[in-house]
Amino acid sequence: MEPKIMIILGSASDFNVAEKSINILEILGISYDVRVASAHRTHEKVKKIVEESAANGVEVFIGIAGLSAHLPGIIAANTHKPVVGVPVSVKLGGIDALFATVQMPVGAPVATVGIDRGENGAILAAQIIGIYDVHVRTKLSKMRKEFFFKINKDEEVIAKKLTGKHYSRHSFEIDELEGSNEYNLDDYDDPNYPDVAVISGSYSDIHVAQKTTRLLDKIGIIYDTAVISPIRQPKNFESYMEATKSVKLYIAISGLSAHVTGAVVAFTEKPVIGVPCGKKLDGIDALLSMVNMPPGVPVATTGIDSGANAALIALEMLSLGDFNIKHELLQFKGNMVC
Ligand code: C2R
Repeated sequence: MEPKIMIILGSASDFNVAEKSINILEILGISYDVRVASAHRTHEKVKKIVEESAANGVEVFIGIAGLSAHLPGIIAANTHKPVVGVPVSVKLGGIDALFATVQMPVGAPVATVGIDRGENGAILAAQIIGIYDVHVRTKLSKMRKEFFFKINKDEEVIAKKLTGKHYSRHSFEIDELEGSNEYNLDDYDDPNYPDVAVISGSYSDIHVAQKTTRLLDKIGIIYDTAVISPIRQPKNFESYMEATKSVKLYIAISGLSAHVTGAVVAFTEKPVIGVPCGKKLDGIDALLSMVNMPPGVPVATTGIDSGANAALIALEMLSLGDFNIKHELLQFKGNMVC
């Protein structure tokens, strides 16, 4: 069986992070291969693996590397298929690898997940494949429900330890909350239904959002766009998520403590691409709060203010099942003058 996901490690010393990805792909039943190739030490090998596997049916690449992690970027330079980057903490708690992975120039985006978050890299790769594969979506949904039950069980364990005389427990009806993510598959066949929802947390993010929408316009993607903050307008936000639940993926744009992406991920099992905006600290606050999501809920993070790369990642994801988008994407990339 040809693999659908190609995992490339910069070194065998990254294997403990790769194992987290492997465990998820085994649970989801998605075929994968694992290779060791370094962009710095063996760049011809990286190129060969990427070109041959892309031609032989690999749909998503996962690049896992520490230090000056150029590996995911070099994978992205050699393919129009989506590339997921997992930075590894070798020095500086992995911040060096995170910046090297995420801060890609326009044209070769890397959908970056949190430091050492191999499991989120695999979940994101599965979500991407799931855009056009209902079987994978269903399995992902099941996995997500297991997180719900785990959290409930953990809460029970803590409750047993609470013996203080002022501890007073209210019991909530929470069982009915489980399983709220239903897919409306019919809308996938409706050519007028938007493929993408672009959500900005504030009007002050508009200049970044415009970089995204300009590119989506250029390729002819149908998208919806909204400015809604889940913190300032929680009810409107919930209604918007409900109204757009049949899009294929979300792009969320936000600065400061970027809760917008986290809130979008909480409401959907579709891929969520995040763009951190540079408002304070040059956007490092938004980048870190966006990318370092807990296991189970990845955000495909792009570079700071990189609205165009967010659109490109979206196009790469959509091109897996749409020949016209693939054609437009290849033309666009081929015409880029650097
Ligand atoms: P060694 O343990 O082999 O010295 O590698 C690897 O991913 C690993 O995390 C130490 C770290 O160097 C990283 N490495 C890269 C690249 N190649 C190796 N970042 C690359 O091409 O980007």
